[in-house]
Order: sequence, then structure tokens, then C-alpha cells
Amino acid sequence: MSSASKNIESVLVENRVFPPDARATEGARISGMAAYDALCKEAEDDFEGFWTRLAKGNLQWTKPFTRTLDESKAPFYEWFGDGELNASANCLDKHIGTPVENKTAIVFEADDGTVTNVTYKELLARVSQFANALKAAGIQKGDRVVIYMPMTVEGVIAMQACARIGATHSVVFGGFSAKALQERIIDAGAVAVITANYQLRGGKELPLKAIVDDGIALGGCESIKTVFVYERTPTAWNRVEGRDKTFTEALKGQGTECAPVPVNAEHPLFILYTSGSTGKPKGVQHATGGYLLWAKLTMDWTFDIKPEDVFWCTADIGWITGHTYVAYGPLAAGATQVVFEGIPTFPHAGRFWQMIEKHKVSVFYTAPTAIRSLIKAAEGDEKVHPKNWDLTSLRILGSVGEPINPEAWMWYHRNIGGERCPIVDTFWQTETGGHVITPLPGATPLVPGSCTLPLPGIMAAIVDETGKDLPNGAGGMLVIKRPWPSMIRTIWNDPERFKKSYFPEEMGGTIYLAGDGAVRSEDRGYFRITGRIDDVLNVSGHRLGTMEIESALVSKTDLVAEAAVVGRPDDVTGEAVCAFVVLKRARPTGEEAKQIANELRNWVAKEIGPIAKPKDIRFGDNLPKTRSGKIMRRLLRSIAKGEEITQDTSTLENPAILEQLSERL
Ligand code: 6R9
Repeated sequence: MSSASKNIESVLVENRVFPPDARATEGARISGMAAYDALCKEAEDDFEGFWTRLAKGNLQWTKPFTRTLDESKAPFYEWFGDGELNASANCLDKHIGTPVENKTAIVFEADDGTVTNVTYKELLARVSQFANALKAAGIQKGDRVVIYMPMTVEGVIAMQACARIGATHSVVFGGFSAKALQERIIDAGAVAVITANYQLRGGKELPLKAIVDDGIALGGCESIKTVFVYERTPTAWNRVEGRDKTFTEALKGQGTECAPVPVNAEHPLFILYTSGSTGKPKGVQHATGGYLLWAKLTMDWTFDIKPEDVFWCTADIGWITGHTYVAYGPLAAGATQVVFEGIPTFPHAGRFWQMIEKHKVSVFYTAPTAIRSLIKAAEGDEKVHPKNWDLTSLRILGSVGEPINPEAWMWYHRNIGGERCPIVDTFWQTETGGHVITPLPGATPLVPGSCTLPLPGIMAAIVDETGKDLPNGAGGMLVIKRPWPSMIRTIWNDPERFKKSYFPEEMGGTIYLAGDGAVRSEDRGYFRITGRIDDVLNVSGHRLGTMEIESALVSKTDLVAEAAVVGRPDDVTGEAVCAFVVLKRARPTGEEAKQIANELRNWVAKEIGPIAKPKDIRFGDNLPKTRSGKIMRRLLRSIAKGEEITQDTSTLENPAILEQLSERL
């Protein structure tokens, strides 16, 4: 082992342990490890009985289920398959007539700091009214509706209103391009788009409606009959007559009562597109019953949510975290939550800490990339250091989206959590619907950088390529051996890809393969996620397929001959996109190279979205390939990291290109 890799190892072996103190265990729903073990044992002894009990206790069913789990069509598992319920009724109506009805459901803080409160009763009325507007536009149960909205109360209302009438929503993150939007509209066969004229972020107005128009103009979107436009700003926008309706127009004359439509538990609540290892994004399909159960249950288990809590999940509704822990979970739990329109660095990098103080946030859930960028900001400027704000309202902190490095964990623990708040490092995926491996705040002794142990009923394991269990200490592939209620049901329009991606034949075809590498610690059996094992990158907690970016680059046919994309570690964003490009013209150098690199970045932003822009672009006369013509990605990863090349390069056609590709612009 080289001395460099020994140093890396020593950073990865984490010995600090933080057991929960009395403040965290007292009154916690799952208090102490014995309580956690008892739940795990219950799930092991009577798997179906365990889920039956929880599904009955946590959800309101309009028709009770009699079948808990149906494995006859595995891996197309069905949960509570003969039961009926409505997701919106389980988030809103169920609180009416209880003390929750007049409680604040959403504290909305706009980009400019303006605050608006919405109670549960008001939210129900607004969701119902918008649901009536959807119905008036002819939208029915089973129809797909694309939502392309900023972080606003209206965004949550749009999702809840779809759920209320049994329409399947597909939220597309507001940072995605017209092309990405068009592809999703076509794949989902959507009948309507719900959008806003503009979104406000960091004091800037960014168009949304114009991008919808551009996306539809790209063709193939004839299924779209209506575009609903929320006028977020007074700024003018371009109306397409006969198709576009403002929220005001759509809501006019609509009543504020709308009976929730009961749907089968397996009815698709939503489709959310995410990156996979091939070019085309996958439409991850979630079912109503199992998903909602998970949203509610994990609010209770992982966040130990209490009536007096103020919950704040900083994720955008365009990502799964914003689905489960903004649009559904907090409402199903009857919690008060903060919804934030803006960005953490505007008007200054102390915004998050200021908002925690202002709204007395008690449970705060964010991503490591945000923490790392705010550490950097706080270290560079005393004025935005969290010590300037009173953070004593906090009792639980959460992390999601990527592995949190122990240094960032310690900073979060000390400077935000005041050394008293447990940090729940929640591992999960778009496909898992909600947390699957995570500490419990009132039970689990914490180890920085580890997502610790699976939730009760989640049969997580680490295996080799054949599905054989590996001992603690050995790195392997993360799998979940038994189905769980909130798991992905299929890939929309592509059941074969669903089977191939997640239930490999070599492992028997019924075990869920997460796509992440992991290792369990020798002493406690704690899980530590080591990163994706496929061609998926994680940049600032956002999933990006390397193939997706490569296809975008080579689609610039007048310029690019060939491209390969890899990830390299980045202090703030976790991973950064590094693209190696061969042009159709001579390899550029100096100013010309910089200029073409910028052109390519803008192209990728246009094709996919700004989040996919390569940070590094390097030009070569060729790419390193094996004799059989395969691109040597491992070698490119080393080059991107700036590592010394130790691999065997003797099979390379033209070793001189390594030098070219090592050159940074
Ligand atoms: C919820 C979400 C999923 C991928 C996943 C893994 C990474 C998420 C993590 C984590 C280590 C954690 N990931 N949480 N890695 N520790 N606590 O992020 O969903 O966007 O689908 O990404 O993110 O690599 O496979 P999604």
C-alpha cells in the first residue's frame, strides 16, 4: 500500500462514537437500542404481521386491505393490494376535527424573506379548490401531470391536488432544461403541465413557463392539453391561447371542497425521473399505500416528530427528498414545516442559521454539500458563522443525498447541533421512497460518516456479485433482501429495465440491488456507503448519469467527435463532473480551448440542465482505449483526480494522449 492510500484509510476508519444522551432518548418513540431491536425482531418473526400492524395504525383506509404482501409476480411486489385510500386525505382531511386543523402546516419563507403561514384547514381548502380546477380541465384519475414549479406553497398544492383526484404527478426539477422536460412529458404521456411564470432564486427571476413552451415546441408533446401558470411575479410572460390558464383563471368559480378519490393501494401516486447508468433517465414509479406509509412512519421513526416540532427539510420538491419530506411526510405526520423558496447563500451565507432562529426550527434536514459550502463560507467570513444566531431550538439534525465526511459531520454536530443534537445520516434513494438505513435519534450510538443500521423490517446486507453475504469489514454491494412497502414498483414504460437494473438474475432475481457499494464495520456492523458502483455520479447530492452527459456532449455534432465523462472528488460538491473530449477539429489549446470548453458547458446546460455542466473539460487527440476499443474509464478517473498513473498502460494505442488529457485548462 502506498503511503497516500494508507492516509486515506486512516481517515476512513472512524472511532468516535456518540451515544444519544438523556435529552434524545427521553420520550423518544424508539427509545434505546432495546426498543429498536424489539421492532427488528417483530419484523423478522412475523414479517407480514409487522407491516399489517403499521399500515393499519398509520394510514386511514377507505377500504381496508386483507392482503399485506403479494410476491406472486416478484420482483413486481404488491403491498396492501386490495385496499383503497387517498394520499391527500391521509395528509389533510385526517387532521380536520383534531387539534391539528388550525395548526400551521406550512411556514413559507420567500426568496426575499417574506413569510406566509398556512394552516392545515386552509391548505385543505386550497388543495381541494385546485383539485376542482384540474377536474374542470378534464384531468382524471390515472392521468399524468407534469409539475415544473418553484419551491412554493403552490408547488405542494399542485402535488397534493393531483393525489386528491388520483392523477399521477411527475415533478421535474426547475433546473432541468427544455429538452429534459420534453423527454419526461413524452415518456410519461402527460396531459397537463403545472408551472409558474418565473421562479425567484437568490434575488434573480428565472423563467419557467418559457422553458415549458420551448420544451413543448421541441415536438411530440401533443398529449398536453393544458398548461397551468402560477404567476409568481408580476413579470409578463407569453401566453398560448386555448392552452394556457393562470391559477387565478383556473380557480375562479371553483369550490373549496373536493371529495378525495379513493384509489387502490398500488395506484401510481407519482413518477419521478432519475439518472441511471444508461443515457435515458428512468421513471421511478411509486405506489400510493406503501409510499405514504413510509413517509409517515419515517417522520415518526427517524425524525421522532412531535406535535410542537418545527420541521425543515431544505430539499426541492423536484427531488425525492422534497417529495417524501416536504410534500407528503410532514403533512401525514401533522407537523409544522418550513418551506423555503430561496438558496442558502442569499442574501448571505448565514441564511439557513438565521431562518432556524427566526422560525425556531427543531428538526433540520439538509445535504452534506450545503453543509460543506456553508462551512467554507463561515470560515471565510465571521459575519455568516452560525455562532451569530441562536440555534438552541434545534433538537435533531439530518443529512441526506451523499456520504457525509466525518469532518463535515463534526462541524455540523458542534456548530449547528451544539453537541447535543443527534445527527441522522439517512441513506436512501429515489427508488426506496424513504429512509432505509439510518440512525434513530433516541436509540442509535452515532459514528460520524456512517448511516449505521437498517430500519426495522429492512433486510439490508452486503454481498458479492453472486449474491453471497460478505462478512463485516469486507466491501461489497448493498442489497435489500426482502421487499418493503415504499419500494419502487417499476420503471414507467419499461418493466424489463426495472428487472435488469434492480433485480439481477445472478442474484436470483428477487433481491433489490441498490447500486451503491458499502462496508459494515467490524465492531458494530454499521453500514458505511462507499459510493455508486455504476456509472452514476453524485454532484451536490444530485444524481447524474455519466452516459447522459456523454450523450449530451456528442449530440453537439458540429464540434464533438467523442466524449467520456467521469467523476472526481470535490471538497464542496462531493463529486465533480470531468469530461474528456475529442473534437472533430484539431485539439485546441490556450484561449481557444477555454472558449470551446465554455461553449460545451452551455450546451450541456441546455441539453440537461446547469447541474450537469462539467467542471473540468480536457481535450485530447483521442481517448485512452483498450485494444478492443473500450474506453479506459478507470484511467480517466485517475487522470481527473490528478493521481499518478500506476495502471498498466501498455495496451494503449497512443500513450502520449495521457499527457494531453492531464493538462488542465
Ligand atoms: C435520497 C436521495 C440516491 C443516491 C444513493 C447514494 C447517495 C443518498 C446517502 C447517500 C451515502 C447517505 N446517498 N443518501 N450516500 N449516505 N446518507 O438522495 O436519492 O437522488 O435517488 O440519490 O445518493 O449513492 O444511491 P437519490
